[in-house]
Amino acid sequence: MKLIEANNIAAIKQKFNIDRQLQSCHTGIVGKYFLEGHIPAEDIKRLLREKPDIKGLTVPGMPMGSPGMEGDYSDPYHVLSVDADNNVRIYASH
Ligand SMILES: [Cu+2]
Repeated sequence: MKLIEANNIAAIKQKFNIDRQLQSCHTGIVGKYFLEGHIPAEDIKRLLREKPDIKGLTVPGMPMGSPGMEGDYSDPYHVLSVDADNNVRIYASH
């Protein structure tokens, strides 16, 4: 996976027109997709396997229990897909 320099993150969020409420702390790009926030590897693998017609995936905020956010407890959270018209759908639930 190609990781994006921190000073480019705002530009990437702009480029993909990611809604403020869908944003998180990390933005990455894999292929033609943006990846926003703490997205489990299994969902990224599925994305690359199925290649859906979306702009990218996001986990808004920083839910406990998501990758890199392991702790004493886990919050349930959704991975959301965002399409070209900024329609948001649940891609996966954890
Ligand atoms: Cu984070």
